[in-house]
Amino acid sequence: MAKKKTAPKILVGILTGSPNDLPTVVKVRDTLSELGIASEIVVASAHRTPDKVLNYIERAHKEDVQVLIGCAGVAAHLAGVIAGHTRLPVIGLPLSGGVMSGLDALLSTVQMPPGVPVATVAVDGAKNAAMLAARILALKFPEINNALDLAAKKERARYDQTANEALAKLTQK
Ligand code: AIR
Repeated sequence: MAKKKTAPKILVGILTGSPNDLPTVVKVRDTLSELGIASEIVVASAHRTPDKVLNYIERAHKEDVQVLIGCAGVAAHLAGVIAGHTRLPVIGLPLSGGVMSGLDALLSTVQMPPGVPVATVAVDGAKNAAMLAARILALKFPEINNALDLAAKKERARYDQTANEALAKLTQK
C-alpha cells in the first residue's frame, strides 16, 4: 500500500487583519514556500476578532510553530498584540492602504514599548518578512540555511545578468 503523505510541519504562522490584505500577504507564504518552509495564513484582527488571535497563538504554541508574522494596515496593532502573548519571535508587516499610505501602520507596528519587540519590515515588505523568518529558522534548521544560500546565489546571478544586459544595451546606442 502506498504510504500516505504527511503534511509538512507548519513553522511560520502568518496572521493578517483582513481578507482584503491577502493579495500582499500571500507573497509572504509564497516566498517561504520557495525556500521549502511550510506556513499558514490566518485572518484574525486584533480589534475585530481578538479572541481568534489569542486562540491561534495558543494553537501555535501547542503545535510548535517557531515564528509568527503579524500583518495589518491602518491602526496596525496585530503584531504588537501577538508579541504581548508569546515569547516566539514576532515579525510585523505594516500594510499600505488608507489615507496615510501605510505610514500609520508602520508607526503602529514598529513603536513597541521596551521589552516587547516586534521586528518590523518595510510597508508592504512581504518578501523581507518571509526572508527574516527564514533567517531566524536557519539558526535551528540547516536545510533552511542551505535553501537561503542557494536563493542568494540565484539572486546574485539574476542581478549580475540584468546589470550586464542593461549595460550592453547602453553601449549599443
Ligand atoms: N485592521 C483590521 N483590524 C485591525 C486592523 N488594523 C486592518 C486590516 C486592513 C485594514 O484594517 O489589516 O489592512 C482595513 O481593513 P478592511 O477589512 O476594512 O479592509
